[in-house]
Amino acid sequence: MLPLENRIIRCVAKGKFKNEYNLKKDKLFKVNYVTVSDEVEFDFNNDGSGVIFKVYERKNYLSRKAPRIKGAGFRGERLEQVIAANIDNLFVVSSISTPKFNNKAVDRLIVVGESSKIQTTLIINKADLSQDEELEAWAELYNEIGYRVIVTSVKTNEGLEEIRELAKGKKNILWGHSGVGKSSIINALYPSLNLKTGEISNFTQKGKHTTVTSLLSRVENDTYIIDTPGIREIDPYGLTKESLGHYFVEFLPYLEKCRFNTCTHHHEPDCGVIEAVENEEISPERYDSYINMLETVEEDMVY
Ligand SMILES: Nc1nc2c(ncn2[C@@H]2O[C@H](COP(=O)(O)OP(=O)(O)OP(=O)(O)O)[C@@H](O)[C@H]2O)c(=O)[nH]1
Ligand SMILES: [Mg+2]
Ligand SMILES: [Zn+2]
Repeated sequence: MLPLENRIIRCVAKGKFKNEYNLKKDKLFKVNYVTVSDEVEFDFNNDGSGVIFKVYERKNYLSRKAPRIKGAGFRGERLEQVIAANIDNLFVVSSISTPKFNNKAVDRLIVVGESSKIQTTLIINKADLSQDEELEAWAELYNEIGYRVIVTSVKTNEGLEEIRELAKGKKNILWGHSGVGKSSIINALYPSLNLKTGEISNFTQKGKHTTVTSLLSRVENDTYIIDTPGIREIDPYGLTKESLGHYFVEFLPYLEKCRFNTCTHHHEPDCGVIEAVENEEISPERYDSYINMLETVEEDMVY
C-alpha cells in the first residue's frame, strides 16, 4: 500500500463543520469550511473513504465574496468563499492577448493577495501572441511598484523555468480569468499531471471555464501546485472603503499625507494619493483600477 501522503482518499466533512459556517442551505451560498490545501485529520470508513473531523488552523487563506448568481435574487450580505488555504505563492495569471490583458482584474487579485499577506507574483502569459510594446509596458508597471513579473509562453517555453524555481518547496496557486493558460502552464511544467485545457471562444475571445474545480497536486517532494477554475468576477471579502488603499502597495508612502485618516482618495481635499497621481508618481492605470474597486466596496458592510 502507498504511504498515506501519496494516496488520494475521498473524504466528506463531518456535519459539525457544515453547520458552523453554512448559514443558508441553498447550495449557491455554500461556503467551504474545508478547502483546498487545508491540513486535516480524518477517520477511515470501512470502504476506504474518510470523514474529516478536524481542520488545522490555517497559516493564511485566499477568499472572495461568494459570487452573485444571476436570477438567484439573494438579499443581504454575501458570504465569504474560501478559495484555498496555507499558500506560499500566489501566481496571478493573465494573458497579454486572447483574452486580452485585463489590468483591473489583475489588480483585484493582487488586492486579495495583499490583504491575505501572501507573496504575490504576476504571470503574463501568451507572450508569443504579442507583437507590440504593450506587454513590456505592463510588465514594467508592475515591476516598478514591487511585484515580480514573469512573462511566459507555453508555446516557446519562455519564463516557465522561472516559475518552476519559484515554486520549488512551496505551496503554489495559480489564479486568474478563464482561458489565460493556468492549466497549460502547469501541464508544461509537470506534464504527467495532464490537466484538461480548453479553447478560447472565437466570439468573446474568452475562455470556456474548462477547469471546474480547484485541484492541488504534489509535483515534487515538497512542492505543491493548485490549479483553479477561471474567475468571472472577483470581489475581495472584508474590505472597507477606508482600508482598500492599503492594499495598493505603491499608495502606502503617500497615505500619511492625506489630511483625513479616513480618506478614500476619491474626492477628499488634501489627499496624498491624488497628489501623487497628479505628480505622476502613481500610475493613472492603477489609480483608475483603485477607483473602480472602491465603487464596488459596499458602504454599509460591517465585518
Ligand atoms: N498562443 C498561446 N496559447 C496558449 C498559451 N497558454 C495557453 N494557451 C491556450 O489557451 C487556451 C486556454 O488554456 P487553458 O490552460 O485551458 O486556460 P485556463 O486558464 O486553465 O482556463 P480555465 O480552466 O477555463 O480557467 C488553450 O487553447 C491553450 O492552448 C500560450 O502561452 N500561448
Ligand atoms: Mg484551467
Ligand atoms: Zn487620500
